[in-house]
Amino acid sequence: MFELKWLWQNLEGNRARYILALCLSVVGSSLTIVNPYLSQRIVDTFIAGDNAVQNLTDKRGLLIALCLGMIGFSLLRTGLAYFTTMQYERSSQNMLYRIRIYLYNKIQGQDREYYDHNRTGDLMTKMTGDLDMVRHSMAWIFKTIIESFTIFAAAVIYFFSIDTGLTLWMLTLSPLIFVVAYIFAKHVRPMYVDLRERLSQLNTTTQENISGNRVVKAFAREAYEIEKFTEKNVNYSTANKKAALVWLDYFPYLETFAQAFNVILMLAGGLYLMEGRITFGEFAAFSSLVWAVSNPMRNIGIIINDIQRFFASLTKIVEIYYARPAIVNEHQATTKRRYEGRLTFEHVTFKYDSATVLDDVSFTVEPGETIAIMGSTGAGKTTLINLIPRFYDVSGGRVLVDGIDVRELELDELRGNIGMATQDVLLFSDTIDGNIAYGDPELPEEEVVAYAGLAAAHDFIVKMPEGYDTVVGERGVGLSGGQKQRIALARALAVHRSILILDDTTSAVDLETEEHIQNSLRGLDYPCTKLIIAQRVSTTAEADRILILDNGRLIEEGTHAELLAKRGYYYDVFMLQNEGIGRQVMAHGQK
Ligand code: DCP
Ligand code: MG
Repeated sequence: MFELKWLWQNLEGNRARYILALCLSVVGSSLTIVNPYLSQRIVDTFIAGDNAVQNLTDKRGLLIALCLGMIGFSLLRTGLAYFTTMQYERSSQNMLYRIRIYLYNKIQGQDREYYDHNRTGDLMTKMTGDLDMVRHSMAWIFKTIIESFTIFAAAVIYFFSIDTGLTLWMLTLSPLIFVVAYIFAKHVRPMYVDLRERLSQLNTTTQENISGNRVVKAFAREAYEIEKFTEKNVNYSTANKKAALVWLDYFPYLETFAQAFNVILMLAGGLYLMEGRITFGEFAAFSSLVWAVSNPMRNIGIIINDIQRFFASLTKIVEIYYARPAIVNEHQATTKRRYEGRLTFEHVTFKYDSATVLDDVSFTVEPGETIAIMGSTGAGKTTLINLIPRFYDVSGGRVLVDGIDVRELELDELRGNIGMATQDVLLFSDTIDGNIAYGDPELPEEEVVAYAGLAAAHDFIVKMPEGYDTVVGERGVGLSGGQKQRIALARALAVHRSILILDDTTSAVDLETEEHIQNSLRGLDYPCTKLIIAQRVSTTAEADRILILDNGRLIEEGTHAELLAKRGYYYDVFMLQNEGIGRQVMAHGQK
């Protein structure tokens, strides 16, 4: 089982402790037979033996020693159990800690495609519930298995040393029990895999509902969401019950077999005792240890259940572990160069799964140029710019930065040369200052203010109760859409990168503010190539060149004047928007 091998590898540093724990389990459990042995001696010597009465007076010392021995061994076993449990806990907790860090890094290192295909709730389930299940198994389930097995083996060996015939009689049931247990295990395994899946669905629904709560409220869909949640909840609960009920189907058989041990002992043991083949003391030893043989059999169902759950969880965790991102950031510690900022797209084709989103796109941007990208919604603009920092890799053609294929560049260096304000703005729950300086935590206060000014954010920030120290909530709660965009813009400007990519960053700001931002971009105090996705002609008109994307194809390219003269898509957009502006101006005049 390579999953177990994986677990073993991760136990590194705690292996000795874990093995010690396993050994102590074996020793501790073996000691279980000591007391029955001592009591056998007591019975045979002082109670039921031929000279019992005589011995009571003659060998008083031995009796006391045997009794003290019984007390001593009980104490020893308890102490040992305490120590052993501690070793299990420590080693498994250390392992959990280690795996958790590793998996977190692993998830962090996944590419965008991974996040497109994996649900947050599922990943969270893996990071929490599944990991805990695995640790619990290491600390408790394996312990139970080892101990049950040792007690069973020790008792059987002890039994054999007393009387082979009687032991064999008692063991006649064991194969039957194992057969029943095996069938049960096969039956119940898929149920735990299913159970695990349902738990993940439940978590996903909960997570989506919490993070999407504003949308739920806006559409007054609470009832629907509760229904959806209830359904998942019922599913999970039903699956749980179903799995538990399967056990009940098998339970009567196992329980009957377990009880049968006593019956056999009474019949066969009684006969042997009458025949004088075994002593009273030996019979007592058998009867006080019959549980050691029947209990592991009884527990087998519970153990199998837990093992199935353990494997269901472990498989899920190992999935994360072995997920290999197509785009790997090696974080090589090379000296990070500053690029000139020349961008080239050579016959770039891109597919999400199988849908072609970009089709044979070619263009070049010289260092320092400002390029506007326009196109109807869904045309592929965001996809196009995502190829530059290698959030995704091209399906065909090449994307080059400074003449080098981005796939050959060191990712940290490449991304370290790009300043980006994404279309869906995400701010962290931190101060505004912290958010603007996210890309460069060392950024001095004056620069934060300066870039906020360039992004037309300074004015509204100082009006906030605590200015730059105002904490914005998760996802930027407490800010308007346009305000968030401007903070995101300041964040992108503040890193001084040689390539600046703005995806619809001024879509939610008014025209006046937009003009302010335009001016700022023109007068940036560091050289940089700018790619600006925009819908407004007022933004694109200023660009050195405009690219028009339609349905994944580059249909027009040129300056504002050239494209107007062409009377194509751009001209139509221009006319449409100017008509609008004309109307606005008229409406304004009439006031
Ligand atoms: N697409 C996809 N999977 C993703 C992202 C996008 O299948 N993870 C599809 C949806 C669109 C197409 O790709 O049909 C282009 O998406 P873009 O986000 O690139 O489109 P735009 O950025 O041009 O659109 P908008 O102006 O709405 O931002
Ligand atoms: Mg987009």
